[in-house]
Amino acid sequence: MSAETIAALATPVGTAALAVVRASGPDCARLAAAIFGKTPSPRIATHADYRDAAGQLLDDVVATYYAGPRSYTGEDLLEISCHGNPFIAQSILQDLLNRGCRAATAGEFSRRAFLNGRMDLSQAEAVMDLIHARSQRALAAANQQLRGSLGRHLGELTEGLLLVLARIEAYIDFPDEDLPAEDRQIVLTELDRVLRGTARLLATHHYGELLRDGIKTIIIGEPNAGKSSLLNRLVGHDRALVSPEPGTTRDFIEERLILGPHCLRLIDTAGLNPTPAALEKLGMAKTLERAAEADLFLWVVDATLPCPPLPAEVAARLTPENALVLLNKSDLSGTRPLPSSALPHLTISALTGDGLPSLTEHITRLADAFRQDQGEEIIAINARHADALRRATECLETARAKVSAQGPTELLASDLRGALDAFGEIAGKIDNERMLDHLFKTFCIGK
Ligand SMILES: Nc1nc2c(ncn2[C@@H]2O[C@H](COP(=O)(O)OP(=O)(O)OP(=O)(O)O)[C@@H](O)[C@H]2O)c(=O)[nH]1
Ligand SMILES: [Mg+2]
Repeated sequence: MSAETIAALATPVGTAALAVVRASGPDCARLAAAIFGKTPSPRIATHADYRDAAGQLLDDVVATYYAGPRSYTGEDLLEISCHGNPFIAQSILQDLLNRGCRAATAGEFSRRAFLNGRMDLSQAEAVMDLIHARSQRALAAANQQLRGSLGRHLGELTEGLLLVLARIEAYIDFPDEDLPAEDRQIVLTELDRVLRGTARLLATHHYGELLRDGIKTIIIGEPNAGKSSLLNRLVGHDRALVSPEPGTTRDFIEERLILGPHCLRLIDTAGLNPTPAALEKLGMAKTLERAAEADLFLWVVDATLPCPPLPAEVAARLTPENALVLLNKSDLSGTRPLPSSALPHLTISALTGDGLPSLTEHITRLADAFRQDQGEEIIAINARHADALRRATECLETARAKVSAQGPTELLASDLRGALDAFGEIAGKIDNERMLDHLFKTFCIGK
């Protein structure tokens, strides 16, 4: 338990209906008694006057006192909802500091929650994911992680490894004895099971990135096909210049957009002209750069004209899993069907909006397929988790090779412990202050 009581604004600075100031630590009960005359009953929102240490009335507020350990941080905690005037909120915070609190650093409330065993590290990270979730899917993944879904999966893998360790432990004490063939087989089977489970979790990293950063969706196609018109249609306002002249878009334009349950980073690009002029070439080079790292491709084709081929390096990236061909300008007569292509296609009009609902459905389906199937659960690990899982995999593979080669049992144990440590890091069974500093620094103040 910390000796210091910390305080911070829990809501952003700005004018709003409400603002929340909170404090956590051993002084909360005493502070509440000093400010309000008596400590409010735990977990009961209490309407009261807030007077500062000089007796000045600052605001009428709703104070909620949580007695530790039943609080977010696991300590005594005081939450004060005041009117959402930044001056009032600041004055209340300043008063708490004057009364002996220390200003909280970024993520310090969550850090205390973690240190006091209220949540594991993956859950603390989920709190941040929840705050930053930009789409329904991101929200669902964050909520599940907050409820311990990742922790449970890791718990199962850890248990599997502990069983293996227990099985070989007896032989470690007697270096001359070899693991009997039967036990060796059981150990191999169990290691394979843990390796498969680890690989399944690792495979969710890409989807995790898509959820956290947005799905990089690039609009490509020949000049004048209607790419910018489509971007404008999807974002709902005239973001990009549109003109009947080919070569209008020179630089790429990026807009975030919620489409169905997903968040997209939609990128409009310069048209891909098979015979470009000098300036066009520069724009195309940027399109190619963007295409190399895109997750999803919307290939816009003017359906009234013959369809020119894409540059080979772009075409090579397109698969039925990540690309849609959009036959645009369906409102005009004389449109032609797509020459045979393995890519799914649909007919739209960026001008009238025809086919747009179907486009949303298709994009949702493709984006959902990026998710590695976990049944009902959405697991979407972050870069820190992926790093730990990769290290666990290395240890497990080394262990596996040693068992197969009938190596000495005691050498095996250190690899298994390495894998266990790596699993443990994800939930936060670590005593690495620097790593915790680094992690919680990315949180906001007051969380
Ligand atoms: N009739 C019709 N015209 C369209 C449609 N979509 C785009 N256009 C027209 O086609 C022309 C080119 O549209 P843009 O959206 O600028 O095309 P672009 O692909 O961004 O072109 P560049 O930036 O030059 O590569 C404009 O005159 C648009 O109004 C459509 O669905 N139907
Ligand atoms: Mg354009």
